[in-house]
Amino acid sequence: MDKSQKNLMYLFELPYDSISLPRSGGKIHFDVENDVSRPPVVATRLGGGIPVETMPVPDRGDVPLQNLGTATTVPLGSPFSFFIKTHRQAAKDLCDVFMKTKNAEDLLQVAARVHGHVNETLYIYALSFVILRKKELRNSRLPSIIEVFPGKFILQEKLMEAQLEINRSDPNESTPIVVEHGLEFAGTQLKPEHRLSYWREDYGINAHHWHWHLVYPIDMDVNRDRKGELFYYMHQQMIARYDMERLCLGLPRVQKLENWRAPIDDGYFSKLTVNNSGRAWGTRQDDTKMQDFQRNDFGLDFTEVTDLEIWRSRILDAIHQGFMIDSQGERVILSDDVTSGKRGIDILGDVLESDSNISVNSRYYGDLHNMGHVLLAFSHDPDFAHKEEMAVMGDTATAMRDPVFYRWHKFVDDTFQEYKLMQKPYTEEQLNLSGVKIERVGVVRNNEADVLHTGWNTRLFEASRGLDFNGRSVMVRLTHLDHEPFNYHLQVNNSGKGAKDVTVRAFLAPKLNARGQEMSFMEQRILWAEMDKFTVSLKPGSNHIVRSSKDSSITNTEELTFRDLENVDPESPAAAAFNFCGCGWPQHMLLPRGRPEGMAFQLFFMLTDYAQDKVTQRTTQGCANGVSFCGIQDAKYPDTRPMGFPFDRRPPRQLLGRDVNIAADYARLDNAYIHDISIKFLADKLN
Ligand code: CUO
Repeated sequence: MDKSQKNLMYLFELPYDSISLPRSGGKIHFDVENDVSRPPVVATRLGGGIPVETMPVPDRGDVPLQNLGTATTVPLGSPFSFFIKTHRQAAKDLCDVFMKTKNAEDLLQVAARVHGHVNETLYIYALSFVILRKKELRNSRLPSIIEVFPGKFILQEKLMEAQLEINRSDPNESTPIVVEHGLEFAGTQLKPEHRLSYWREDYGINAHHWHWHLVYPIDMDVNRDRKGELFYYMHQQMIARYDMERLCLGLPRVQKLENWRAPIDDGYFSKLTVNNSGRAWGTRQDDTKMQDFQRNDFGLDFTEVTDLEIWRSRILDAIHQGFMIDSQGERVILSDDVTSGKRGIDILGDVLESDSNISVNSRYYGDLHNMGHVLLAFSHDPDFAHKEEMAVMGDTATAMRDPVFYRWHKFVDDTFQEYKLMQKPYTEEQLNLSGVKIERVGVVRNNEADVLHTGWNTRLFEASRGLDFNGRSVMVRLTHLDHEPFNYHLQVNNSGKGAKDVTVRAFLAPKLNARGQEMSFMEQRILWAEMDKFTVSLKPGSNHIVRSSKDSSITNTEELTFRDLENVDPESPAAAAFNFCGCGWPQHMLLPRGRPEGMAFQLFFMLTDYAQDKVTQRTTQGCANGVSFCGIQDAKYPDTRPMGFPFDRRPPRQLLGRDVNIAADYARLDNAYIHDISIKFLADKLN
């Protein structure tokens, strides 16, 4: 990573303010030639005893704003939605301009000139998109979206608290202001749904969701390997985790949003502002109905609830018929048992999400999932009568805060499950791996076996990187769920004569349902959350495998703050090898919260033959954190089996000559194992 790559990160600071405003606490200054928007405060903010690095941005004739296509049509200071087709086009147009730049320095100059002329979220999106995809920027890293857009993560009242303290304090005071953002979140405990606020409003899961959609975008000419299938799987797993958390709190599993004509019980008031000018996100009252979308402020065709219903019924028809009809009128068979081409689930994912460039027939099957987000995001002002902004369902960085997100995605997932249940159950041969036997498993935390601990923890972010507080540093201390790290231990016997490479698949699910009963295979099937997936080489005889929870295949390294990035020497080998992509479920949310008295969970392990699972890659480069949810950069998804295997299908009627009724029946196979553990929620702060 060279200096210019590192300097790109300063374009992520203060997205709502002039590019000429000093960054990094006054240490960095973009000197934009002929910048009409240069604010008068710049001169007074520069210097102040610290050396200032000036980045000259020449007035270049090659970036006239008229060449930005539709990118300038999204108003500044308003929400931007990737679920809205015209906004996706705007993003595509801006990304195309940025993609044409020659190198980091060139991108820095072009992007610095565009800054302030396009919508802020669109700008950050396009910059992130390009940095993730341009080969020469391979080692650049993105600062955490929480610091770029604190307003999307932290309630307005908290940000105002900091501003008021600054207003009251001595203007020469320079110590940072620290604001606490605790567990009260956006609602009271009166409504059962608010008991989950700490989960839905967690910074990490929302940052993950933003990042995931950045890595797997739609309508952007990005056709990554198994994109449609991963859309299904990653969201299915988020619902599984949400359901687990609900069961921990004694709440029933989430209900799908099925009847789009009926009022939606739970409203949502995010208390977030779009920027620090005080423009608020839209809200939804309890018992609001989904409404026909009739706004004229997005250049989007009007879309009725009826349109969604028609698309749904066409998609369900296709699922039950076993084929779709493409735009030429030809049949496209939907099946997961394919030896070449796309799996049915992948085709269906592209249709349902949908990506209009990849969908087999987007005119016929429509834009169901995206428009669901849109209709829900505007149900409070569907015809713009009140000139209200979009609600949080419209932005990938905020949508997971709203309870209706899970209800909508439960519907989406149910549609996928409808398809998955049409697939033939795996045969004994597909599930089995002869010669390999799991003899014992366990989890160990601090020398204690099979009892895991969760509790609260805190993390500091610098809000003043994204929002200007008159040049003063403002930190927010966010409280979040966390757990004590642990190790999995597996005792495995390989009865073969040679070494055997196997894939270890680990899942977690609650043992009991909301009624306190043990679950049937089918009731528990889509509650299993992937915990890890990794490859080991088994030597002949006995093998003891130890794996740290920190190495999980679904999680990301922690969010990188501006300060983390500033402290990395760009020339060091460590910086080059650094895994920058930043996608993945947050490590601190790997475990569900459990209960104070301990809650029964089951771990399920299955070993499969790596020789069959393996994918031949042309490249071994590219970041691969959170690989099960995010894939590998510029490479194929590294597991040939359908995502979610073996729980993605109904079970065979019998296994080893006996009926299959519960998940433990799979553990009859030597290569599988089921193990009870307890998760204890400690109300204290973890160390
Ligand atoms: Cu991620 Cu609907 O796809 O929010």
